[in-house]
Amino acid sequence: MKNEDISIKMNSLKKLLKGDKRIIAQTISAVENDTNTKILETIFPYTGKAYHIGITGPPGAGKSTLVNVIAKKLLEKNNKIGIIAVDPTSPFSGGALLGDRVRMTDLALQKNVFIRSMASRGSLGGLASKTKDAALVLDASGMDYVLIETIGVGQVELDIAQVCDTTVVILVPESGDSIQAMKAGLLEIADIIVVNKGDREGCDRLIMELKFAFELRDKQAGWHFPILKTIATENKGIEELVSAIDSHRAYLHKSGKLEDERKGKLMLRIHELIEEKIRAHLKEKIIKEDELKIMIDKVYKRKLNPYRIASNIAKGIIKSQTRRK
Ligand SMILES: Nc1nc2c(ncn2[C@@H]2O[C@H](COP(=O)(O)OP(=O)(O)OP(=O)(O)O)[C@@H](O)[C@H]2O)c(=O)[nH]1
Ligand SMILES: [Mg+2]
Repeated sequence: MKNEDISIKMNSLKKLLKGDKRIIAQTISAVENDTNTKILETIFPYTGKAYHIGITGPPGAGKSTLVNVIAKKLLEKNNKIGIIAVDPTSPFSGGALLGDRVRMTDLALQKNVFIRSMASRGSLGGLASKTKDAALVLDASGMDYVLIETIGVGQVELDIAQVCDTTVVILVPESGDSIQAMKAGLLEIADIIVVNKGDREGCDRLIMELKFAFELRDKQAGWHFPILKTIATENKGIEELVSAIDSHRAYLHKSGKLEDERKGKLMLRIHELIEEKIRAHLKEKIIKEDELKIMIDKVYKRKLNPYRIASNIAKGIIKSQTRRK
């Protein structure tokens, strides 16, 4: 595809900035399916206004149910809301995991809500990056809030949560849940912790455990980590949760951390993008498949060694880049 086909047309840009749902969907699809960054470059100047909230936690914790009720609360205050649900469908579980998964269909019909599901099935890496790009499109489209739901079990999810201003970690009072969350590094990224399914046994005990674990962190970070109880299905504790999100936002503003953290995240993103570009370049241009095959044959026969080869190729790339300047 030629550049001019990919770049966003002026007319579409105007519609996107006004929040036209059809154009938002098309634009996300375009950035999802293409490695060309022309569209993102065009919309970037219009971003930076939306407040990003990450909702993460183990499978089935009630993340979608909570996103639903949080979104409804925010809608009452006339906000525009973009939601991205990172679909946990994996080639291994084949979606069996999703038995009673809550789908946000009624919410999607609301005028001021746009919902997008990002499928992880079959995508070999790059999901976190594409999710960030989709969030950028929503930001440009004039959303006040961008809510990103991810399953907090692996690095990709932690990576996505890092683009959020406020990260809410959802736990449930089921055995081993809090320990799992700690192992996965979830509590490290939490700004607010929610123990959902407060109607189930063991909820108060988990809250006690978490309060104990967070005592130290409270003192270090200068932010009092709220540990809240909700029953998402009964709309209980949601007012408190939304007000905790507001408080965290106010804290970030007041302390100057919002700007500092966003700058830190932009730096990380630039590093990521450089790596992505170099990796793509390597794949396409530098290492020719048939040349590599011949080399590998020699390495297999111990006539060459992988260290020398890597070193020479890397030197070659650096040289060619310097020449180009
Ligand atoms: N008892 C009880 N059930 C709840 C509560 N919140 C959610 N559920 C139920 O838990 C199940 C899973 O809820 P979801 O909102 O789909 O959970 P999720 O974390 O988004 O799930 P995945 O996206 O598949 O990881 C559904 O059947 C919900 O109705 C709660 O507070 N109490
Ligand atoms: Mg869900």
